[in-house]
Amino acid sequence: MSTTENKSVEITKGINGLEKVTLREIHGSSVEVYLYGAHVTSWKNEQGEELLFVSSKAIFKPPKPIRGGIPICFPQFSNLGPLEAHGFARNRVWAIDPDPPAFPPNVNATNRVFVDLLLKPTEEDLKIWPHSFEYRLRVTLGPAGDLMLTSRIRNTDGKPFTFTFAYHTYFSVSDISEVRVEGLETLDYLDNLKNRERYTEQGDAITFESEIDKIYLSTPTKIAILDHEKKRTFVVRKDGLPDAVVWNPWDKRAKAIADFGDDEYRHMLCVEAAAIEKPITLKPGEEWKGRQELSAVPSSYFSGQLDPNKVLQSS
Ligand code: TA6
Repeated sequence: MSTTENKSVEITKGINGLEKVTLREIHGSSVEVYLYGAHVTSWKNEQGEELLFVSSKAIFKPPKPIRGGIPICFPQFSNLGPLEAHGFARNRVWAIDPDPPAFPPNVNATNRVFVDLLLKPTEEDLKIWPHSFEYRLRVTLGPAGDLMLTSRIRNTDGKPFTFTFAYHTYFSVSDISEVRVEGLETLDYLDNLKNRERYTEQGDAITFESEIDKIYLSTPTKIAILDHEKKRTFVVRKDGLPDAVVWNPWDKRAKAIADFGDDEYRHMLCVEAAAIEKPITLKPGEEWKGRQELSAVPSSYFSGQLDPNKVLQSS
């Protein structure tokens, strides 16, 4: 945790008395993260506008994972293994590290506000997934309001283990029909709606007019989500996470999800930095790092005109 007069970390009780940490940055942006699931449920820009989608029907009550925000999928993505869907990290209560390590020397820590959350398996967890690990999630709010999530997972066991992973980020969008995603054109993907068969995406930016649930493979480190109505572009930068899932349940499936409003599919889009196709294996003592950085910038960024990297550098 880091607290000085101009930036702050505050621990309070959130919905249903669940503990949450609020990070506030001097220019007015903020982030909320629940200890339940180490689940980011809010990310607001300097104008106080919410950038993440959380369902009005979300149930903040263990063991139900929170619908929206940024669920952590670990140690299993979806049903790709014997565990409950998306693994158990999203419905365990994490601990705050009161004395976290400093940022590495090459990172400018000025005006960054952050919290480190820790997860270690309980005896009960070891019965369903018999591998000891230490998971450190650093949630950082940068001076331009960027939201950075850094996961460090260490094998503290005597034998190797393997896992899949995703930051299941629900972005808030004005209207899904006004949104397009750039950076995934021409890539191969596994289609979850077609038994995970492999296809190749066409050459245009991705737009939305029906249910989508695809795992794009070997994706670039930057993906842009353009919201024309809002004139806002989200830029996802990722490291250690080669895949990217794109999900919108659309109308029919939305109705079948109890903690999701019938029409809410219009106002959300999941773009999830992930490691799925090639599961991560850690030997005893080894550590894996997976990082996602989110920025929201005005859509002076249009296709081909501005490199998302330049947007990031100027913000
Ligand atoms: O990431 C996409 C996905 O795996 C979809 O298949 C869809 O089921 C979604 O996640 C939500 O999963 P959840 O377990 O949170 O209902």
